[in-house]
Amino acid sequence: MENILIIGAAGQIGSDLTIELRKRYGAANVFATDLKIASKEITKGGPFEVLDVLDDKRFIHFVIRHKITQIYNLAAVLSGNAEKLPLQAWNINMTALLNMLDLAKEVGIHKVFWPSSIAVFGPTTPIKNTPQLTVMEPSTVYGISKQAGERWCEYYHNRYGVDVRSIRYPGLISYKTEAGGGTTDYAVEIFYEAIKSKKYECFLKEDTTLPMMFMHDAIKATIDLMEADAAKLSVHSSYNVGGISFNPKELANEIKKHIPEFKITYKPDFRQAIAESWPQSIDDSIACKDWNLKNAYNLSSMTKIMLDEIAKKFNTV
Ligand code: NAD
Ligand code: AKB
Repeated sequence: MENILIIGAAGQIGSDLTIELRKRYGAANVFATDLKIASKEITKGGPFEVLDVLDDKRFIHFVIRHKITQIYNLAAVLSGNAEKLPLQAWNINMTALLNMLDLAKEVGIHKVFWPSSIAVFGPTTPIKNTPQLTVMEPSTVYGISKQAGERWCEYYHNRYGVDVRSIRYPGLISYKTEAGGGTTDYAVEIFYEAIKSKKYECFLKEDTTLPMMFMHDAIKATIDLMEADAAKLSVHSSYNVGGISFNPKELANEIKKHIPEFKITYKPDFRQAIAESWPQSIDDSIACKDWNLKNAYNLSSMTKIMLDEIAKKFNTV
């Protein structure tokens, strides 16, 4: 039997991942934790505790007390917020990862998951169909922490045999929780504003193409990777995963098919430079080959679900 710990369960990914893991592994076996209190769906749906992953003593105590066998560690400061307090973000992102890797080595955790990001790439990376192995010179503190994190994951795998698995997520789009301080967040905010006020001021330019993924596909990919046969995995840093590529104008046009009066305006801020340093599309053929990555959602199907679900939240249907 697996006992699974999720760190950062109140965040954008954690809110969806916790629910799906509880369906598959049983609510009592999936321990959700975060610095802040999660939604009722998470706190009432199974075990939840406030836990700071930077507090290594409490973290180890928790893992031993609950006989944890797998960890998903989602705690991090994302790209936009990290640029506001670079050294603090670096310390949080690196300590959160290293505490987990070292604990996994010492305690003998079966498997751990840690997310990387398309932010590992930088302005010198080929921007279209970015390969798994390529030039990586990230220009944000978030990207630097993800790149260093990938190196640490591979190091702990090669040197100590820690079974650490990772995905370089593109921008993730979901409706359960609002996004947490990233550069791709416009693609979540736009749906809330479309439902609430039928207008949105975008912090990126209209033609800024980025790789994105609907959360349902991201959660499936994450669990598929964690359940894959270890012998089939050839990447121990982090797998490229592509999703769908679009820009704010294309997304706005898709929303207008459902809300014809929707209006978008553009006021680029500091996140424009971050977005321009990231790839526009990703080559994820190695993930397809190693663990059969498959996406089910495109721009049109994702837009429809996002609008329907957010409208339900605000009781506008
Ligand atoms: P989020 O900000 O929504 O959630 C992170 C959660 O971690 C928050 O609930 C926060 O309270 C918690 N947290 C922060 N510090 C903590 C600590 N010290 N101890 C315990 N919990 C702590 O972020 P997210 O979007 O869910 O992203 C999760 C992970 O996935 C991050 O590593 C992020 O870099 C990565 N990622 C996310 C995206 C995306 O588009 N959402 C894309 C690429 C990579
Ligand atoms: C961000 O924009 O910071 C995240 C990411 C792509 O890592 N969504």
